[in-house]
Amino acid sequence: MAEFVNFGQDIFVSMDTNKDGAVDLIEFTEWDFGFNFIAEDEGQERAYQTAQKVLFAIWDHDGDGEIGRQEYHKSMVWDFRRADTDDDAFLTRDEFLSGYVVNLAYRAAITGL
Ligand SMILES: [Ca+2]
Ligand SMILES: [Ca+2]
Ligand SMILES: [Ca+2]
Repeated sequence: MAEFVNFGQDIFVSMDTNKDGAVDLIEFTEWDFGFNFIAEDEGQERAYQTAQKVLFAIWDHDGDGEIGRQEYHKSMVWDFRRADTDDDAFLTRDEFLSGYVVNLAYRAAITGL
């Protein structure tokens, strides 16, 4: 789990392109979790953009239009716990793919499931 959260911190830093310690919606949507090319392939750009907005809203707990470092960290921990269905503090590949909110949101957008 610590590795997962550290990995998340790296992502946060790379998303925060203007380095003000918070990620706004523009920074968030410009960052590619690795799904952008799939959305283009499938002609699902609009659904993909919607998924990005949904995910942003989930992580922006206080709804001020920015994901702060604390909010982001909290989200990483929650998302991890939700995905870790057997509670052993490790995510298997299956747990990650079927339970991690980022994968769920984008896969739902792309496949329509
Ligand atoms: Ca920023
Ligand atoms: Ca916020
Ligand atoms: Ca597990």
